[in-house]
Amino acid sequence: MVDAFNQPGAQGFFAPQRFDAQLADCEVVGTIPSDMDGVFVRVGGEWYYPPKFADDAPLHSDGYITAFRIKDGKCAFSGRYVETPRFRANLAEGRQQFGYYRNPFTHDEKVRGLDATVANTAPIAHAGMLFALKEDSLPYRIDPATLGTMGPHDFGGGYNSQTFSAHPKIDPISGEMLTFGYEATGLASDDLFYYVIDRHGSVTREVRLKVPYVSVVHDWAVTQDHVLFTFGGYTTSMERLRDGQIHWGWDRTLPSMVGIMRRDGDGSDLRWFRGPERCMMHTLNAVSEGDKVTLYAPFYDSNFFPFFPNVDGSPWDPSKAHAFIRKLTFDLSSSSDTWEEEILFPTQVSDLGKIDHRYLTLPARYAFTNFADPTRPFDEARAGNVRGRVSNSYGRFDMETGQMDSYFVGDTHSLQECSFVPRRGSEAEGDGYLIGTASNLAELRTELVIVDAQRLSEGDIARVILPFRGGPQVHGAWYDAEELPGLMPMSAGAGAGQADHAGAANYDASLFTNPGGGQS
Ligand code: V55
Ligand code: FE
Repeated sequence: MVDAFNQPGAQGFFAPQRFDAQLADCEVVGTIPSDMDGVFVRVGGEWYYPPKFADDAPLHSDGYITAFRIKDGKCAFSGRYVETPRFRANLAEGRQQFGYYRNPFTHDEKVRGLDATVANTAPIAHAGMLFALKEDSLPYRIDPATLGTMGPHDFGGGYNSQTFSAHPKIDPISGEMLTFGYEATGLASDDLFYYVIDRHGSVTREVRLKVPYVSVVHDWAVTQDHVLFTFGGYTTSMERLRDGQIHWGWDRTLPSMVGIMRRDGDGSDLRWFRGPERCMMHTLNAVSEGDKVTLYAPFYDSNFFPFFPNVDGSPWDPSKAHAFIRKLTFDLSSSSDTWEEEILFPTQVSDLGKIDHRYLTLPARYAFTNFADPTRPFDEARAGNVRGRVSNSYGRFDMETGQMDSYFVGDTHSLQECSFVPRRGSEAEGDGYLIGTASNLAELRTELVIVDAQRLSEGDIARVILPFRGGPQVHGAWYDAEELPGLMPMSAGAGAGQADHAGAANYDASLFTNPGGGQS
């Protein structure tokens, strides 16, 4: 996550850039596989104006969406700010008017009624639509041809939660999108609404649930039979917020929680399992076999985010902010309210991992993620003093044999989250490519790397070289052209960035106000 966000005041690679970008025919080293036809979309955050408070969370930086459009061995690139109400309101005033992340009591009074989301976390494509996501608001629909912001989307009114997860899951068999929103009825509310949205974009199921305590429910997991809500440690309250404090604090006395229920039920079977202190942020996959549910996830022992303070006043402990790939096993036939847990690999990993998405919800053998390999060289003279903070490798973690294959990106580079691209015509798990960006810290530019997912150690087969930094990234995703119609034309060159915001006319102004935002 060293370069998931660009920071105000930062020098070099991590300084904000504040521009939209458009490149038609990018420089390519090596050969982009001719069967790749689609788009690699990334979302991250960059402060257009510096935060109002120096200790605000980087999670509150303005959403920036980028797309690498790939076809016929060529690549076009585009990057734009997500034009949220906050972005527009700040630009109109020429300054930052919003205070702490998800605390409207700290915003300038004039903007308290606005949706303060920054849409900086993840892209998702569903039912032919592209969205930029942030878990504190509705999805912001993006025009895939221009990356122009079309506005918040509530699926024809069928989606009633005020918030929408940054980690919806697409069932590879049914094509449905399963998703949820927490703090669903307003700030610090203990409501979590679960949804199924069909392949045409209509809500077919809504289940209204309560959580045992209000926490970050950032990611979750879905099997063919069950859904699993995972969280722990972070907590908030209206008192905290009225006090002008940072939304989340870490309370190490709180248990980690996993709520499991049937995905086609009414929620009455929801069962909460409790475990030790854990920071449950991202998951890889989950599988149900009868009453046995297995969850694969790179969880942390404790508070991962230094900017969310420990409520007991103790300092943030970096030694507990390490993620390991874990296997959690739940027995729904037993009366036990906890799980069995095993660390599958001794390697510390980035918790932003992926599996071959065609195997999500199904038994899957491989996990792909990036990690810092300390045995690899690092050229500190050219890349700067960030040794130990760079992610220099992708790993393919074989959860069947325990074996790990790796790809090394180079001694001046740091990798962001990878995505899996299936090889056309093959359905075998893991047969395809890994695609992802690397920050070239020496040359101050972004490079897109493409690696054969079955031959990581052989190095990349293609690199797209951007002549500038291609914007920060939290999450990215690959979509074949058939999955997302209306992609940007390969010839979109300089000037296309000034094209009209294709969707601006579709903005529904009523969705801009945040019902929870104006309370005082
Ligand atoms: C996370 C990320 C977020 C957020 C809450 O990685 C949790 C976890 C990038 O935004 O708002
Ligand atoms: Fe995430």
